Amino acid sequence: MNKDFCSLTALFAAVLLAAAMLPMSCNPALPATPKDLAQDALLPRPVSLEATGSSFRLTEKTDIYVEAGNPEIERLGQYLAGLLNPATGLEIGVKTTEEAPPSGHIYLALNNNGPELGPEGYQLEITEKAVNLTANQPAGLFYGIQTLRQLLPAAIEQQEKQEGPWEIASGTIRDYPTYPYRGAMLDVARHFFAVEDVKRYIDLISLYKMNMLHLHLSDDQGWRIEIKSWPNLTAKGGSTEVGGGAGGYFTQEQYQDIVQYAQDRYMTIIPEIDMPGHTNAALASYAVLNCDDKARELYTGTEVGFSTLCTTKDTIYQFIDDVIRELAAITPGPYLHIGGDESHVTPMAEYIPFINRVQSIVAAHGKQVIGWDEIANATLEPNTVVQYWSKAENAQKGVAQGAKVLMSPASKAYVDMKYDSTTQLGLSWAGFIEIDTGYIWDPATMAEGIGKENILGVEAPLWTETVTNIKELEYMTFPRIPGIAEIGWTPASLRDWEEYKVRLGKQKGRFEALGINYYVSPKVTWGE
Ligand code: TNX
Repeated sequence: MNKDFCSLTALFAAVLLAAAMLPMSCNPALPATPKDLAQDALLPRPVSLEATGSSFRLTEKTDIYVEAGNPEIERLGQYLAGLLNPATGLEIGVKTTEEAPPSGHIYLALNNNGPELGPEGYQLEITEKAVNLTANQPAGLFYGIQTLRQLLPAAIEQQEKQEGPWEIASGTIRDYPTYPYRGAMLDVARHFFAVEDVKRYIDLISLYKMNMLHLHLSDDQGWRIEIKSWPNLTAKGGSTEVGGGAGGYFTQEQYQDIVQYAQDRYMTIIPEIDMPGHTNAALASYAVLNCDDKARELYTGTEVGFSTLCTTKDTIYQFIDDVIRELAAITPGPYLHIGGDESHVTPMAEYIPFINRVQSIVAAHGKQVIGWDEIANATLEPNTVVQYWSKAENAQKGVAQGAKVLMSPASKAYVDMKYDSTTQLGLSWAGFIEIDTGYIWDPATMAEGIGKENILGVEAPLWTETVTNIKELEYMTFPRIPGIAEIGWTPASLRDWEEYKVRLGKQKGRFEALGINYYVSPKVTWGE
């Protein structure tokens, strides 16, 4: 029995019968029409939501209308059609229009929607007749599309045609992020990950409105980005990984392909070249980078803190200038990450002038520095960002110099930590991080003297000493990544673990439809 007939019959019955005698549903086999937008388990939780008690339905007649004359919005329309068509089988098309479209359709447009929405916010208005998504900037439309996607049944994520109906509860959502930087880090140095794996990770994290992916491209065990002026970095330094596997590296073309893929999803790639420590792969590739002019052996273990570039040699700065110049040229985003962590064998008296000099090299190539919190021991440039991972004292030194802080406290945000003592993968030096531990914290109250105004955002690093492939990556990052994404997006006043554990549990069907190998945490109230 079809739904329209069903509601007509109900209407008729309502006229004839007392309301109490009405059957609850015409056909119990069909899922109930969603009518309460407030019941939807959006993640991250939106800033404001008003439910209006009816619903919109995608049908054979539905199209996506986009504002005429803007190719970027048209591309977003195509992206949305690509998300809806495989599972619905509805062949939803993309049409351009000069004005608001006729009823029955989805409409994407830029609109001056109020300054509080900022560059990433959006307004999603759903009525029985239409879905109107508007934003100040295209990025906002992209995030609004992620919300729309989550309002549809989880089966929308399937790649083959599924049973409908495809209905969305009505109401209005106005939503925008708390922090401008909401990111993940992937260590492709300890174990290498192929372009396809990185793209899948980009897709998975962008569903939760993350907008930054930091790639840790070099470490003791591997150098993973082609540098044309120093080819041995990858020819030799990229030839292995932890455990002695074949390793690998990105050619500059492959890296640019990742950058473009991310950009199409409003995500910025932040490349990291870790220095002066964590450099054994470079030291093995070129003898000249060592103080004793002897190339080191390649390293496939998991110790840290034993390597350093020879910071007192001029050649080192020529080397860094070449690397930064080539990397800056293929990185449209504003940041280059210079590492700077755990340089245990670089004397502090050499470390400080080194960081100072590298900051000016990065600035000369038009980029802004991010470094791990140890760099705050140097003299920071006004726009340098300090990534807090270990010592509040370092981050505070950064703030005292006017730097912004990126929050990645290891005991909360490190997704390479085990969930509990039984987790097979991962490390535990910063503690076990169950889903509650990873969610119940606020960047603005983590460290004394570091408030919201000092914070650029949050990032969840995945170090890969023990993580060897995409399935293992998924297991460590899901479901912790959505929690970090929400900490970055949703105001602290709207976050509550008891509510979150239920809402996260409702992502189950979506995780499964997307084929994510997630950790079934006992802390989460798993639903459909
Ligand atoms: C510390 S976090 C490191 C990494 C390791 C990680 C393992 C940081 C800046 N340095 O080199 O991979 O611990 O959890």
